[in-house]
Amino acid sequence: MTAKPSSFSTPLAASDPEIFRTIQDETRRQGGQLEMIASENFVSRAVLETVGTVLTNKYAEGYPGHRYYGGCVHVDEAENLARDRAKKLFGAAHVNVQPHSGSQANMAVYFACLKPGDTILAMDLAQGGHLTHGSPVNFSGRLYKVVSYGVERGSGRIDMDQVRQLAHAEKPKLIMTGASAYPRAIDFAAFRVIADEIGAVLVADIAHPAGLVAKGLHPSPVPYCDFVTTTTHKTLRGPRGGMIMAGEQSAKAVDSQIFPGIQGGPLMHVIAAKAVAFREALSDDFGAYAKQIVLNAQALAATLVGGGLDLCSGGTDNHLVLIDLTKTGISGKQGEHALDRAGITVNKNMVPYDTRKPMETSGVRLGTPALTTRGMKVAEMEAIGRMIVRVLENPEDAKTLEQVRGEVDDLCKGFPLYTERLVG
Ligand code: DSN
Repeated sequence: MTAKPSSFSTPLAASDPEIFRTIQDETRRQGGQLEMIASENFVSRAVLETVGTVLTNKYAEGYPGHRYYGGCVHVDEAENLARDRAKKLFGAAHVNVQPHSGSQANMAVYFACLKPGDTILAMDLAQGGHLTHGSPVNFSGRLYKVVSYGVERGSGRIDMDQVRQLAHAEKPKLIMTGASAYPRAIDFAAFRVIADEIGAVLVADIAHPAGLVAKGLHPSPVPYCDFVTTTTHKTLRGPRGGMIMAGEQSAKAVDSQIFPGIQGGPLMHVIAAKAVAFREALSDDFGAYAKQIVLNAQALAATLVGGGLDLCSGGTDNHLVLIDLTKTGISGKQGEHALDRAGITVNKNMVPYDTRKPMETSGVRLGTPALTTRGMKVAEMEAIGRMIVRVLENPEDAKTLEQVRGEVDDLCKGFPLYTERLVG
């Protein structure tokens, strides 16, 4: 395959034109469409720069001051900065910034608290939970006995009566809170009361709302939970990775489960980039950003409802909305495909009590973190909401999709993304 000549040269362009071109194409794709996958975001140039540094060369098994390799003085500084900033951001006593992902953060917490065969109580993936909260196809569902809670049919809110009833009936050793497709705030204090009634460990996975939690726009689980896990790349807008927060008394258990328990060498370039992102998140600017994410999601939700669409739970408290397409007759897969053709990137998603399979689904999940990073506000959300309604009303109509694609192009031009060189 021959790469097109590029307008500038870089070491990568010279040595691997195919990958260079792929990165250029992906940069254009990200800027040329409306990114509405609720778990995605656009990191700062400073975070990108840090990920692409010589820190990737360093092995540093262990923790700052206690490494299994020499030459760790500078990566120790980076990891200490990441840990201290994260503690300040969330008010956590202990933080482990080494998990490569949210899944590994959850795995380490389970391994610190449970033996295979123990019972966990967590939100059903099909009702908004996450794979690592006990799905039978995931390690969590294979290693542990899983009891799942969900949302009430009418309100679409977590059914706390069901949580209490299951907790007392099944006596799980660990209760997991948190979700990947739940548009409402989670009441961690109420979960704590139930966990205490049965003596269970309480864990919150805040991968989705972490950036909102950091700025007080979603309740914090830190005062109520024994462990808090998160990813760093969603609303928190850092590099791809995970993190665990815990009380001092659990520090050793968590740290030893990450290394040597389930991981070897930490990704020091990513940990340094987490530090950069946490510094950004500590700023007042990030507070304004987080507030705008929520305002934007609410404006989007109101426009979609005004356009006749059903939303799970009727609206949103956070960064995401979940459209229930059941009454439209189209599937989530068809909705995702039509929106994609129109330049709006979303993901099909199960809705609670869905009758379709996971590869079809009856829902579409949308989020505002990435578009808010681009600088879009309520007026743009209302315009985008109206575009989404038109597309979902006419998913097979090429003319409608083409018209919306043109409007998306115009909107994107007004909110440029990564216009500077990203490689070289
Ligand atoms: N894949 C993430 C999401 O989209 O929510 C969760 O791991």
